[in-house]
Amino acid sequence: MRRVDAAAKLSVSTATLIRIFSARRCIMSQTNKILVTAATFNEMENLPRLVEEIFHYVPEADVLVIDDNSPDGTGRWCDRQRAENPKLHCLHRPGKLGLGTATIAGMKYAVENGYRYLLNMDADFSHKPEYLPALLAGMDPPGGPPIDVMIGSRYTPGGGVEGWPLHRRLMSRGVNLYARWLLGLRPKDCSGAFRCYRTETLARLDFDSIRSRGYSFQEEILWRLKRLGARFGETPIVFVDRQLGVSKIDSGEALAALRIIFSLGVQNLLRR
Ligand SMILES: Nc1nc2c(ncn2[C@@H]2O[C@H](COP(=O)(O)OP(=O)(O)OP(=O)(O)O)[C@@H](O)[C@H]2O)c(=O)[nH]1
Ligand SMILES: [Mg+2]
Repeated sequence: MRRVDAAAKLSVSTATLIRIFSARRCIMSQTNKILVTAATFNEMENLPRLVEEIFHYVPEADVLVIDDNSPDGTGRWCDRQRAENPKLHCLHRPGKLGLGTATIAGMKYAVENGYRYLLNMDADFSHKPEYLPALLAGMDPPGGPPIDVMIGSRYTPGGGVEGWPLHRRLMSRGVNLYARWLLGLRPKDCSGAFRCYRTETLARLDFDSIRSRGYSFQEEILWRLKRLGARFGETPIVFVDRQLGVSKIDSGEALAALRIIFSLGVQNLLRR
């Protein structure tokens, strides 16, 4: 009898050990989960190759496409592909609701689904997937404090822009100076979307307070994260003007972005 008890005890403790080990393995794989997000509107010419390249450079990642009912069928392509690849996820929104809100949708998805890192990029190959490993590596520098947002930076030594006419270069530089000065931001490139975020830091944001629907989102989120004490890093990227498809930025959206940055600047000055 005593021998049976001992055997039962042994098997219970073995089962418990197995459970503990598998739970730990699960937690470890959870905490290292990586999500790459790309918002799309009419990116059918770019998305298939982009998804392939993302999985090539970060095979351990999941990919989330946030599509705004693209008339060219980008969202339908994502659904078809998803049937063959469970690491690809598709979020569909009813119409073109803006890049800012699409990025927020991706951030909420990352927080809700327990990803540790969120890598965000444009879907038009201006952000080359080959830089993804450097962005990830920058998050936990050896011997240094962890980083909350790693920025793929055009304006840090080694970075640059290819294919933009002079007026576009000047505009981008001007917007960066304007935002850095008004919002007190330190990074050299505050307007690019190519970034890696630590999801637990994003989880501290009040997403409902974000005012930008469109392009000023990139500056606004840095400003809000800075107010939470977030640490920023930059790694150089060479941004390449899109080769396929058309730009979605228009002068109305660009002006709205300048207005929002200005009013956030006033709020910053008043420390509200
Ligand atoms: N879901 C969604 N994606 C968008 C929206 N507007 C732009 N995008 C996507 O956001 C990314 C950046 O948009 P672009 O049109 O390339 O804008 P940009 O990079 O600022 O401008 P360009 O230099 O002209 O390329 C691309 O992947 C677009 O498909 C939108 O309203 N909704
Ligand atoms: Mg672009």
